[in-house]
Amino acid sequence: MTNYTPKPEHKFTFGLWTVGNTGRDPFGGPVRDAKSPADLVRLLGEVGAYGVNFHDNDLIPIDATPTEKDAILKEFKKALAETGIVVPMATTNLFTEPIFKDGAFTSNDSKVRAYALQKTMNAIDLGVELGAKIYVFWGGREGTETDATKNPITAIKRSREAMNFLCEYVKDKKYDLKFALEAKPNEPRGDIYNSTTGHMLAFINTLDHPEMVGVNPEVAHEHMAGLNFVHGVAQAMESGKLFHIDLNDQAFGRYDQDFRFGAVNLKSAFFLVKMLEDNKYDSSRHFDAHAYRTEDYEGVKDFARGCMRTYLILKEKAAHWNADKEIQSIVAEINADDGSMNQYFGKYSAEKAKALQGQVFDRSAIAGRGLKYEKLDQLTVEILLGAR
Ligand code: GLT
Ligand code: MN
Ligand code: MN
Repeated sequence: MTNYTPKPEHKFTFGLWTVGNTGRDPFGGPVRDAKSPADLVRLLGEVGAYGVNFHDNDLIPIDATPTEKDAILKEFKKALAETGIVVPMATTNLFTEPIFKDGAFTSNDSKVRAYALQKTMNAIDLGVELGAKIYVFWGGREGTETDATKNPITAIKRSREAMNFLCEYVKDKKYDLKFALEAKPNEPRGDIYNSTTGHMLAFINTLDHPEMVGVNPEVAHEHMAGLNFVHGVAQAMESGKLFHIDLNDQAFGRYDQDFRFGAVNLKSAFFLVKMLEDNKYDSSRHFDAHAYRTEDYEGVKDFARGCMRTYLILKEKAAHWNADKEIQSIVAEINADDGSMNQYFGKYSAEKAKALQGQVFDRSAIAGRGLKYEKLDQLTVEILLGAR
């Protein structure tokens, strides 16, 4: 049995807003006292995390004076140095303040759009000062309750204009920073623009500097949209755009739950970890989740340790799956190829097309072959249940 101790090479990170979540929800106030950013870093050090991420205002309150800002930064940097925790990612809060009630970059009000750009540039400066190499954009308020209010085509153009402007800002400042766009279908808005990772991937290709921009898919957000998260992440990985990932869990058809990684859909979490590990994903494994509202700070530590431990257990299970002879023989069998069709694949030519049109297929013989997927899936379940 492996030792499931988190190590820096696993790149396990948490946002200040995750372990710092005080349990407030739309129906009730906080159940835990707020901790300072420095104390949250110490908590992360205690549980063995690698990094901490933050929104500008998780670290520096929006109305802080320059003196207050300096004092907070000093304390925070001290805690980072004490614990060895690093800052791989930062982001902007473009959703809490009333000014963002109808969006930030997509607002109809040019003053709101300009303020959002200003706030983001300042937050980028702060993130870079603390070492961030990835900058996340989650546009929680970029949407509508009714499409009478905003032109959805204009909204796309405004989002593009903002991204292009901010890419140029990063280049101008010569920062070593990439952007990762995070989709969500709804909540807090009735509908949010660019609602899935797939939408984001298409949008990125329309930017002036697509090479600077990738995605930050979140398990819960794709599940809220009823989608297969593994497939969405596969698309991002295959196109070289998986810059960051938000790991958590979520029951389908529910509000945004942000549960501990693996708390609900273990099989899908397993195939996700397996894909990330098999393909040597090398960026942060960020747990964007929070502890149940029932917990005190000991429970928050249990939650954080649980996220990392489940990841490492699933990683071990993935290695087990890859080494299982029976599983591998089924995998080999279902992928077996006698090469007889090779002549038809690859680059198109008129001759190939003509030859393929003349090929005779025995449809019932081909369809008659059982694929053993029941067996393969059951073996997978048995590995997950520890029965193999
Ligand atoms: C917010 C949201 C998350 C985003 C964070 C980044 S903030 O908690 O629910 O999914 O990743 O802005
Ligand atoms: Mn979420
Ligand atoms: Mn997230």
